[in-house]
Amino acid sequence: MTDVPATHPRYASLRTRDAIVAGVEKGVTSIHGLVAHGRGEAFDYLLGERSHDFALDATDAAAAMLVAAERPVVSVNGNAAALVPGELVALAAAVAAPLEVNIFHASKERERTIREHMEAHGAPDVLMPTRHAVLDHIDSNRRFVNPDGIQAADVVFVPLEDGDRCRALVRSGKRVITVDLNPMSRTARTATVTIVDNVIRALPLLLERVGARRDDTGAARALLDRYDNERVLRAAEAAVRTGR
Ligand code: PTJ
Repeated sequence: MTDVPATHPRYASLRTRDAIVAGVEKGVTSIHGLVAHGRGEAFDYLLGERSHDFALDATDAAAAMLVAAERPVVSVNGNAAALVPGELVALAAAVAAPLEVNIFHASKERERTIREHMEAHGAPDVLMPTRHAVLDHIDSNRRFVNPDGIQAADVVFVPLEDGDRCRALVRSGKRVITVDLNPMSRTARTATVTIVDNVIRALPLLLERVGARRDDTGAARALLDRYDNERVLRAAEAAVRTGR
């Protein structure tokens, strides 16, 4: 781990880099995950590395969608597992959703390592992709899912996603919540709810909102009726372009 003094102006960003590098070293994160992280960092820099109002609105809608869901699932890839493992475990427990490993860069060994990593962070059970449940409308490794998890889900939480699977999930009739710092990505534009924020900041905020919404699914549904993801994306893109 890099010896970064807490007073360093880029302390939080550098510690997050360390977490991704540690993920690669442990075999949790794909080497490609470093590149994806760098892209995210660039957008975060343009967004001032803070959670904007459009992110908070989307986070509230995501919480509402998760508490109102019949069969929610929390999907885990190598970057999310490295950056927010404990928060993903807490989120899954808070909305009674299984965690399911689903990765783009195919590797049986990495799938197992991610499962063990999540278990080490307190996950009681982690669903794995199978060969007998296959998502339609997609050809990558992400098509292999679990029959008791993503295949049967009505709402799937997919932080740091690739656009193809997001589209396939939506075309399969599922509602998709994503966290993506790039409001122009295919994932951001295809998801039902897009939280344009760093997953590091978004997960604690989402957990807090789930706690606040848990006891009132009627209010959660009413909020979802009013929610407009297009408006959120327009505001996020404007923030990236203008720096405000
Ligand atoms: O573990 P795997 O094999 O499933 O691979 C995971 C990655 C993320 C490497 C894979 O899904 C991938 O290649 O994703 P993309 O297509 O590069 O997209 C990642 C998106 O996440 C980009 O739009 C980035 O801007 C965004 N992103 C990166 N880091 C963060 C982020 N969004 C939120 N928080 C971050 N920390």
